[in-house]
Amino acid sequence: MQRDIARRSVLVGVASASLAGCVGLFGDGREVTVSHLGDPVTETTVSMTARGGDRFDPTLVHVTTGGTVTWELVSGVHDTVAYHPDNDKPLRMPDNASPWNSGLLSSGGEEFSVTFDTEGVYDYVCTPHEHVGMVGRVVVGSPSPDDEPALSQDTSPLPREATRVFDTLNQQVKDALG
Ligand SMILES: [Cu+2]
Repeated sequence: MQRDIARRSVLVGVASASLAGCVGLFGDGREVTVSHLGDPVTETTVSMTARGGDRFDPTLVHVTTGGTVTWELVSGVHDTVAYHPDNDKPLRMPDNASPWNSGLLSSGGEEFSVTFDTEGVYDYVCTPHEHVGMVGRVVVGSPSPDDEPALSQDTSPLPREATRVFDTLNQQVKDALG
């Protein structure tokens, strides 16, 4: 009996930490990773990498309103582009905020930063690798999940692998913000 209780408390600990780390898998086995969700930070870095499959790592980060995200090229050739009509993409970010487009980064260590002054959920993509699910999300502040295009827009027009990532992230974000 004592052992059962101890074991249960360990499981609870694991559950409450589940908003960090791997939350799902891409179609080819690459991880969908979440960092800081529910515990936003003022600045954080997302790696753009080709090792083990083209991807952003972490897939999702959570920053405070006014916080900064820096994308750093680790390997491969990538960009970070907000889902917004200005970038020829569907709107998956607050419509009153400015979209970003890094252009292609090709030198290791190259960086691109965005400071987020508007609360909300921002989805973005690496345009050459959208078809393999190289997409990501930035949560800014504590937005109401009901008002966010990223959470309410139909994902089905996107490539299948991108849809799988966002559907996984939607569940995590709704749980964290709900
Ligand atoms: Cu890429």
